[in-house]
Amino acid sequence: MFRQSSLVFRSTRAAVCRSRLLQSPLHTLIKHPATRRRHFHGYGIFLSSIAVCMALTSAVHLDAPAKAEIREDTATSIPFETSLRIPSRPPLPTCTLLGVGVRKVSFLRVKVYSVALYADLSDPKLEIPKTLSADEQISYIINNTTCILRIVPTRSTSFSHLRDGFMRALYARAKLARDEGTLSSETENGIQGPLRKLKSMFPNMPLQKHTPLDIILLAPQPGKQRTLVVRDLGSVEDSWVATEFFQSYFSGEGISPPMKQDVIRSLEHIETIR
Ligand SMILES: *[C@@H]1O[C@H](CO)[C@@H](O)[C@H](O)[C@H]1NC(C)=O
Ligand SMILES: CC(=O)N[C@H]1CO[C@H](CO)[C@@H](O)[C@@H]1O
Repeated sequence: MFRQSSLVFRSTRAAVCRSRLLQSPLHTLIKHPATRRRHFHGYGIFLSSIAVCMALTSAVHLDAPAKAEIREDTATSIPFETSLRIPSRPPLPTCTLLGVGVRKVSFLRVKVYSVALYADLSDPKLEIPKTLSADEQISYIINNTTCILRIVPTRSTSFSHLRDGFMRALYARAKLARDEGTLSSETENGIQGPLRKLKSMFPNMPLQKHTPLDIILLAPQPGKQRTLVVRDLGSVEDSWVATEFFQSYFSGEGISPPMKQDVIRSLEHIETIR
């Protein structure tokens, strides 16, 4: 369904710059509304435009439920919509915020970014068995539906810095699976290409403070590999890489322990947020 060539553009630095400057339609299929403003205004303008839209919407549909509520990460005050619909062709489902939290690194506990997990909970066939542990319920959601991780840096950083963190987490997952004997040598050989592709997707460019980076795990389709989309940058079709990217955020304490705990709290009253 998602043809790779139409989904994203090539991830050379030139292509990234060109796309951001010229807005040619080819690569805009999964495109962040804030992208074109990245270098000028950042996230604040994006959010204030949401506020304007909300104001307009509520003026027009007074009885419509307030859809785009905002929740802040208490550690960073970075705001997240509680309901996220990323424009794309073919369309992506509306995803619901399940948890948000801060990612800190090193012994200095520097706040690096806020991260939020969203998932498409609209499919009535998605029944998360209550008998599963919290970790298994998260894994069940990742295995069965569209998920989004939205990462918003608290300070200016670079794509390569984030990339190195992602790759380290994936290699750690591979090592864990190898040690547990759950990574067949066939799978291990199969993921080398997709891992290289993922790594090469991130441009050698800065990522401004408060600019969101969205990672999208497309819903499973029978007989097909899962697809991981790094919004505006590229995609990888490999079920192991795609799902393990998301699993890595919830392994052990989690890459952001507060985000994992927040997701677990949401799962306890999942009926009320669906
Ligand atoms: C999700 O899929 C992975 C890989 O196939 C599997 O190891 C894991 O047990 C699944 N999660 C659940 C809750 O069944
Ligand atoms: C429809 C579907 O994909 N169901 C899957 C949901 O997740 C569980 C656990 O990973 C699988 O066993 C199901 O096949």
